[in-house]
Amino acid sequence: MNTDSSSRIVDLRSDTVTRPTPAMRRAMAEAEVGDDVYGEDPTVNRLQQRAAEIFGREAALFVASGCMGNLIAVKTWARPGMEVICDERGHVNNFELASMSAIAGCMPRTVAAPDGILSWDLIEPLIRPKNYYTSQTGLISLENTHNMHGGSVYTREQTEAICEHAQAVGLPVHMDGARIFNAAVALGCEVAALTQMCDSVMFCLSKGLGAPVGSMLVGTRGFIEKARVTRKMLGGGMRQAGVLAAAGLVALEESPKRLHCDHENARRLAEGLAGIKGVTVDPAEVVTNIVIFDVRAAGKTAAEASADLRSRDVLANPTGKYTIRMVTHCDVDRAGIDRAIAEMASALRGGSVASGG
Ligand code: TLP
Repeated sequence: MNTDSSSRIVDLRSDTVTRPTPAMRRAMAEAEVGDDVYGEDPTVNRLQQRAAEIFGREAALFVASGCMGNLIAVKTWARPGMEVICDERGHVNNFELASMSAIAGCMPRTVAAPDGILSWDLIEPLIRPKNYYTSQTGLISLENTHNMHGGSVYTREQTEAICEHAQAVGLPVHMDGARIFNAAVALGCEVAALTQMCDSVMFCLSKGLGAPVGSMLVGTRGFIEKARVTRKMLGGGMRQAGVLAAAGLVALEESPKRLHCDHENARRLAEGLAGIKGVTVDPAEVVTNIVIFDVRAAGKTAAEASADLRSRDVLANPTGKYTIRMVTHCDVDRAGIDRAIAEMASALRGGSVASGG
């Protein structure tokens, strides 16, 4: 736990809100740095090497954000005019400001996948025939864990089945693995095994792993060389980025070990919420650190319920008219989870803030 203990705010809006741990701050202060555009920042180089090792890949690239990592992957794999197959509720299709179209010149080609988990049966009909008069398919993008489906996971078998078929038809597969370490912890396997057949993987240091800034792309040396050029083109050459990479290294080595606590807290949160009249959520579906629940039966909209929660110092974002997302992370402990449950119960009962219910 890393929050100021006097803070009463329980911030469940996202795992992006985590602040660097004391160990990260020390590593940042002491980081050896150089100009990374020249490839001379030793700390960035170490981070890239470690990420490549952990994922069993040839190379890795430190990028400013998950959005930048996904966009670089799209731009590296696909040409303008091509389509990117992804699920309808995917981050790349909804929360990246249509950058794949605006910047990479590609179109999303989407399908609604149950739990956000695509299968070859869903993907195959979306692949364009090779001809000169339709747009062409350039890339398949999978999201593991799936944010808007409550942190659902692709198993290794599900990913590999897609990758095998994609390889057979010559299509690259990119993994938006912003929370791939959460998926690996939930499945009890290594991130390398979970992603080994994907052509590229993006994962975030700045979500559950708790680093202040940054994401990584991993893949072959050839892919990463091209990605480095695209990163520069997008303004992502970061010079003495070792101060950021130093925190990323601590995150990469230390944080995966504790993600199971966030998952236990999410399950406890879901169980607590499920016991509140007016809340609909199935705790059995919560397998990582994201809980999405429905408040329609309480006669409130998500905006009303989350505004009420905010007045009680519990922060959570609506994801739809009646749905709210809560994300557990290293800066919220068990007591914070219990407070969130109690305040939600009180808010939906219409209790006053002062009395706590
Ligand atoms: N997700 C954020 C918001 O943008 C919704 C969050 O709070 O969860 N892929 C996935 C699956 C993500 O969830 C996110 C961020 C990204 C990519 C983008 O990462 P950043 O924020 O680093 O650009």
